[in-house]
Amino acid sequence: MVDGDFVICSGAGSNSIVSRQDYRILIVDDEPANIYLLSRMLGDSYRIVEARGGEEALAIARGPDKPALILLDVMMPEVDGFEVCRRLKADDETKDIIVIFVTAIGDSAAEEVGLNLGAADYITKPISLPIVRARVRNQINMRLKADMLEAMSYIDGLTHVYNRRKFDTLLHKEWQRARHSGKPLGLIMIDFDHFKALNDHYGHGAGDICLQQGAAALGGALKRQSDLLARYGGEEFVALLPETDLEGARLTAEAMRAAVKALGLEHKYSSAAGHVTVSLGVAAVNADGEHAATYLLELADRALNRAKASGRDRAVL
Ligand code: GH3
Ligand code: MG
Ligand code: MG
Ligand code: MG
Repeated sequence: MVDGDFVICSGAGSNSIVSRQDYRILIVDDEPANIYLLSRMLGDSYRIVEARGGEEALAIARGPDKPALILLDVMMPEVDGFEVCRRLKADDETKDIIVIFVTAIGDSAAEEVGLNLGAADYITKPISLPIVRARVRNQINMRLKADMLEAMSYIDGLTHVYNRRKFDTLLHKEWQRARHSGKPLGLIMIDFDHFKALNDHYGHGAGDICLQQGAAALGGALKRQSDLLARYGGEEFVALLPETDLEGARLTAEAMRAAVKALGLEHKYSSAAGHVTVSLGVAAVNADGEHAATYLLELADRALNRAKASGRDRAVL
């Protein structure tokens, strides 16, 4: 990780880091020599994608290679740069892409048109490569900061897994998706055992470290890229498992229980083994129109209560 990088999420199967090198830049020009120059200059710092015309640029912007920024020529046969920008800004999928015009049209009326279309900058040819590089970097730095702030708004500060607010949004989304696909949706509620006693005897700092290591262990036990973990509140976590039935969810819950226990964190006032443990409530349903997403939470919560009542350190359906 280098300065300016930022970890956005852990626990959902993998950690992802935002850094300048992650940003893709699309260079659009009908003149291959222009593309070549810009691409050579920026290729060390960013991932470069190229297009020779407006339609091709729009197709790339809407596809899996969606760029963060487009260096956009104005004069091109068929669809010109202004039209490309107009269409990008009219589409919710592409309106956030930063557009910088790079054009031979130097008059201020054209520059005004370009900026009014929503472009971030307007550079006239012949270009100075170092100045283009600096202008691109300034725009990408602003985007990086905005992306970091957004990530911070949905990540729990202590454990770096999703926070409750983000979880509520994701649960709703996955519930809708499960209704359409007809596939089951699994959910696991996880609660640390005798956590108050851990704080009381080992201190609040030790409790915090336990939550951090515990969250990493819980996240590491998730099986699929689509599985996700959130801190539901206090010492309670929740895992959401798309396309997972009750047996699949039970297996993941069992792996989570074992992973936390394997940390071997001392807790003499908890289980017989003297280690930190968790209790888990497991549920999975086929989403229907009759119930809301919170039904799944209620089922898992009731199962968690049974896990606590029957002796803790276990996963209960
Ligand atoms: P049980 O086995 O029945 O779950 O008992 P418990 O003691 O874990 O449950 P209880 O709800 O009584 O206590 C939860 C404790 O978790 C109380 C609270 O101070 C502590 N806690 C909540 N959030 C944090 C946190 O961020 N850091 C620390 N260190 N403790 C926390
Ligand atoms: Mg041109
Ligand atoms: Mg507890
Ligand atoms: Mg609790």
